[in-house]
Amino acid sequence: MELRKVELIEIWVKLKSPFETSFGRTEERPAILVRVEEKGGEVGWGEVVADSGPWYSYETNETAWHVIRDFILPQLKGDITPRNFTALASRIRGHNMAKAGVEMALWDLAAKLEGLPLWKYIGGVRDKIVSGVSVGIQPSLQELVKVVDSYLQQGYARIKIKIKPGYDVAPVKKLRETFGANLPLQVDANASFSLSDVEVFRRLDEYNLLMIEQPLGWRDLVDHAELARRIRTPICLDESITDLDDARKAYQLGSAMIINVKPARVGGLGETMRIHDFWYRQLGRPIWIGGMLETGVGRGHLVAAATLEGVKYPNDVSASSRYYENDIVEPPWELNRDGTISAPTRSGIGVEVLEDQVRRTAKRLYQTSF
Ligand code: OSB
Ligand code: MG
Repeated sequence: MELRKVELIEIWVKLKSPFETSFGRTEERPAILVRVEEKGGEVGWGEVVADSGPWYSYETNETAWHVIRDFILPQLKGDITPRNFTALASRIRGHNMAKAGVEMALWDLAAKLEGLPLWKYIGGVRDKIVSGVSVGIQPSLQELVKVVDSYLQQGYARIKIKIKPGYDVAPVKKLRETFGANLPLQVDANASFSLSDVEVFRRLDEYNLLMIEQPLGWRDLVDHAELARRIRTPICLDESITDLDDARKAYQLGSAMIINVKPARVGGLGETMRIHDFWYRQLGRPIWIGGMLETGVGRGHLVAAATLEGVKYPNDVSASSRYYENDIVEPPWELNRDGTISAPTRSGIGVEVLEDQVRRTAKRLYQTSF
């Protein structure tokens, strides 16, 4: 496809309630929307999920804006497809969230040109995905129980709670006591522990968690392998897996049984599919799709990714209403009573961006024409 225009639109979106993890607290977040338009006038949308500070990863909305404007956009001349984009972008080291925002806009556009929902275009196999919810660190255990209870009432199929040193075994124990042994439950430490905390994980072993996500360092594979040998609960990696190569090394070292694949973290849907094909098709191991508090645009790409065959656990892909009073897409992403989200029937990501509203509230804009 040949592009005629690309726009970056930065908006700030306010969360319904603050989201707290071991690395900090978010009340409002930036989202850089990437709008690509091809010669015939068809449009695709992507979202850059980098936060305002380098907490989850080193990328921020500022670094992403810079990298996209100065290094990615100048390369988008001539025949561009989501597949050849990966090769063009490979000269740029890292900055996966910046790359992913553009790459996913190209996938949306390519699927629309084929008249197919994106999930079908990428070879997805299911028309609804299982939706779990990620619950931030709460001020008290009573508050935690209340919040979890309300998500269960809404129908979410699995609960993930954030943990950090000092807020680890107690919240898990409380949830097991309150909601019983059958609640599908897992924890995410966001890299806040070290190998010397193995006792905490041995105690967590008693609570039949589905998995422990990213207990140790954000770039570590070696200590995770050691921890995996010392505990029973499966380890799931998030931060440590930034591409297929990391996944291969995690397998060789024995660092994880499960990967939380976030398309944004690995540079887009292409790398998501490569990791999926290796981890699931070659190794027979499960993956699931994680989130970054996406607006309805990024959420659409997550839904598509979660239809891939090897996605065998509930995803951190919840309804628009989990985070936002009013999403920027129409229709918003809704939770079905059975804890699923339906994959769309319309082409591309399957939802319309409320473009007037987005432009009216934009914090900054950049546009380039070819
Ligand atoms: O570690 O999975 C994470 C949100 C922001 C940054 C990192 C993480 C998260 C979540 C929430 O857990 C995922 C979501 O609901 O979008
Ligand atoms: Mg995580």
